[in-house]
Amino acid sequence: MEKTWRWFGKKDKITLPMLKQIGVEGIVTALYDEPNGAIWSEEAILDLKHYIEDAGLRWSVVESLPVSEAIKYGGENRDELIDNYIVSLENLGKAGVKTICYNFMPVLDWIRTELEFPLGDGSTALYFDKVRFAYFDCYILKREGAKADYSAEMLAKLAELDSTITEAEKEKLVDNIVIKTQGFVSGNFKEGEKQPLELFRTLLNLYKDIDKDTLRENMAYFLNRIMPTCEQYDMNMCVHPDDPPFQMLGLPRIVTSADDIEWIMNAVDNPRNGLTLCAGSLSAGSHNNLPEIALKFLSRIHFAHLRSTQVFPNGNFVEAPHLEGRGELIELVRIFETYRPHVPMRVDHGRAMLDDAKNGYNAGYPLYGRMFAMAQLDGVMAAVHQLLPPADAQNTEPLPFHSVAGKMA
Ligand code: DNO
Repeated sequence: MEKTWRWFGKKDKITLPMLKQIGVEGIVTALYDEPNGAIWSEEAILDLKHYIEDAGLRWSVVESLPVSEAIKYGGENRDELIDNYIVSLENLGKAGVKTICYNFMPVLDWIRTELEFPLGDGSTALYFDKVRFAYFDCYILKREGAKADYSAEMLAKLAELDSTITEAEKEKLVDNIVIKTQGFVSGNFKEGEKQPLELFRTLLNLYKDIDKDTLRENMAYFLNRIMPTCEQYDMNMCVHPDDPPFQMLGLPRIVTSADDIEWIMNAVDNPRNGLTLCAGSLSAGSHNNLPEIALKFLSRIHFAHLRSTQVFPNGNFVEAPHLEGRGELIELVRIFETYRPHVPMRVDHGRAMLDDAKNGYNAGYPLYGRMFAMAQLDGVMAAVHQLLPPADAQNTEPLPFHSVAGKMA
């Protein structure tokens, strides 16, 4: 697999020469200063591309070319926004940047309640606590009708938490859910947002009449409109799964499981309509089996996020070390190295370790933690590679990984 790294542009404290030293081959990035819906000019794209190439690297994947909310909920100006999206795609295509990661999650991108959950060895990881999230929904955001979405048992836990939680903890919850996790990935919320809850309610309101079927129709509409451009420029769209992969905040979620992915792949049955296999997002749902999903959609996976999670019996989850947990990354690497060895992969959501906490990196994107995880996966790739039969034997000899070959059949 191609070893790539999410780099947050020229302002990132982790510089391209640093990445070169640690064995990164390709860069995953975006024009972070452009607001959602704006056209990415050829000039700005080429400027960033040359900057990356001057460091001896290549711009492998765009993550993300954001899909504006109005495209998702089907607002009046959606066609205009899709036209802009198409121009950005054309400009990327002309520059030769051809793998595009995006998501179709309404309002929020990924969600966590704790960003520095101690793992017991001095390192920390991201964590999702169902009770605290429900508390945010019912007691802090006070979403209309929220309580009807939870069981009596859960509501009792919320009442109990309400009697002990401090104001500082409440503020931290808002900061973690709305600002720190969204600020750098979603154009909806910015660092320093003065009234995040007001804005949140306004955005939620846009979806009050949108159910799962409508969101799916809107996604198919968007994909059908952009496919000709993807074909013309030989580009692949890779939808990122919903994170976490279950329903929340009364919003429809449509990329949570193998069935959802199958629906998307069939609705627009074009190889350019593909998937970002985010092992972390999908593994946080105990209904998902990652090797099965990888094998099922192998030819449509154009990008992989390699990270893992551990899910607790109560549904809370923590980001696991990369060789542990439900992500089954070793098996995924075997599958890709065997059948799709050129797919770009990036490690994701590393543990914060050593000096990471002092350096103020974006949540989930520390230097040492990601570097450590990439070295682990690099070792797995090398080992797997060594076990593969020689290239000229691959089509005739039985594959050494019978479980994989068996599942393929
Ligand atoms: C989280 C990321 C996501 C991802 C977007 C893609 O760390 O994997 O924010 O970039 O959902 O659009």
